[in-house]
Amino acid sequence: VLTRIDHIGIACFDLDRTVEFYRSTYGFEVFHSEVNEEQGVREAMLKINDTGDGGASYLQLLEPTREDSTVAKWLAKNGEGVHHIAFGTADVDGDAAAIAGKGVRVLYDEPRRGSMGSRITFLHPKDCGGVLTELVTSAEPGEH
Ligand code: CMX
Ligand code: CO
Repeated sequence: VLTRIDHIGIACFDLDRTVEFYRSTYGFEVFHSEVNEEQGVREAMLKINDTGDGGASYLQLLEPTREDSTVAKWLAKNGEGVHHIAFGTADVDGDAAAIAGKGVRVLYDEPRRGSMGSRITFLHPKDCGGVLTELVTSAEPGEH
């Protein structure tokens, strides 16, 4: 069961400049940052609010680390902007299987590693009305 908006992924060319925009414009601070080489991104998570399911909602600011990453390819085509949305669940495996059963393409056979040790998978944007959609199960004990 999907119980929150976990994050909105925003692609940018310059992570430091974009972090500074969100800090100076809105007062949002970096909660966590990391490099995910598998996904080809350097990212900053800005925590916006806690959610009723024990998790939280974030902005995920993404800068590509290599030319062949999905985000680099997307930026070259579209320029900066909203890249994907992510729903949080306690059971990414079960929810991905249930959604696949409805005919939506799930991109990974098994969830992969996302921010802060979470487990993530993606739904194909062409099956989701043009919205690249991620499903996330958080790693933190007590969170979903
Ligand atoms: N949102 C909406 N549509 C998108 C999209 C996006 N982010 N990315 C691609 N598309 C559309 C393209 O516009 C294109 O449509 P048209 O054929 O109508 O032009 C179509 O999907 C195919 O796009 P493409 O540029 O050829 O890209 P690929 O098929 O190679 O890759 C996708 C698309 C979704 C399979 C790939 O981006 C992917 O595997 N994404 C999941 C991983 C990811 O995004 N990681 C980065 C974030 C990591 C994180 O959140 O932690
Ligand atoms: Co994401």
